[in-house]
Amino acid sequence: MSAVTKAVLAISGGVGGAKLALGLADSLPPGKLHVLVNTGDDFRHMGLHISPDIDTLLYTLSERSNALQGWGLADESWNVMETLEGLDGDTWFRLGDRDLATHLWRTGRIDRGDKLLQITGQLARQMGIESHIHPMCEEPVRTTVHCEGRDLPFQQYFVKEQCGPAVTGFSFEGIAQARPNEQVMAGLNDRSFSSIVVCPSNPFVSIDPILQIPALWQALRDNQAPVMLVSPIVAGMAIKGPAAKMMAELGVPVTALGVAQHYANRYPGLIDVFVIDVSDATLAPEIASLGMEVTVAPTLMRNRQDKQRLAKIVLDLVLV
Ligand code: FO1
Repeated sequence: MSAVTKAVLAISGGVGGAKLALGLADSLPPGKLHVLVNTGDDFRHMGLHISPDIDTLLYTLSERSNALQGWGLADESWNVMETLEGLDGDTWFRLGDRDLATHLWRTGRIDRGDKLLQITGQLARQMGIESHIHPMCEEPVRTTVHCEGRDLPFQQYFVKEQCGPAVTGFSFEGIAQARPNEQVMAGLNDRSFSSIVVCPSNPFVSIDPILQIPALWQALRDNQAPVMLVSPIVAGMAIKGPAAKMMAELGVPVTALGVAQHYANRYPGLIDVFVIDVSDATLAPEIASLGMEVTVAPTLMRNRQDKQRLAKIVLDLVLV
């Protein structure tokens, strides 16, 4: 890995992406990882600004995350939620006591007019994170999940209704006004990145909101750095979350080929290399016919070593 001296840009949603980001952070020199993170899941809840994917990255990279739960902090206590339950309060979205400190502090800063990128940078530094975590934009972009007969704000679909309703599509309110993170754009303009890694996050609700910020995916495509995508679908199943269920409901094949078709149709020419799991090796020729190079590798990340191994495979692709 010593040959990689430039920075690497990862593009990520929450849990699945954060796993690979941790492997990348472990495998790169300190400060060389930049992560561009989805904020389409953000919302105001009980007066607080919540940025779930940013916090998943912060907590994962600082080794504070609750890996079993998939969100929030390890060793959390729930006194506020339990007290709210007693008051018949709003508890469908569960905020742990220590996690609440992040939301209270961030909301205060936002309400004073500070930028999300500065706030996130300060949180990362305070947590001892050397990687750079970049919110995808400053403007509010809110994912709406279109379901049969109704439209649901993302967290209502995801948490309150447990991803139950069948989806028919997605929209990202405010995206037309959004401008991509200025630090990431400066890095692209300066050719600072040796590679761009699209993490194994949900293509529809984690990566699409980022790539659909005006002019962003074209800037990524036209950059000199190769763009590598790691499949979020392995052997017909999602690494985490509702991606497989969504694909089935949208009529997209629930395979790595379906993922490749999604990227090839929406973002022609963006993906240079698609990393698929060994269990999906037979799909390689058809994926290659879409104009992507295919690398077959073990992509499941069950432990820290798996994350580091996959990160090294992805990083080494740039050197060949
Ligand atoms: N996910 C849940 O399934 N239930 C929750 O109560 C919940 C609370 C929560 C609080 C803070 C936070 O940052 C994330 C939280 N999440 C919860 C996860 C979050 O809804 C999803 O992981 C993402 O939005 C999808 O990437």
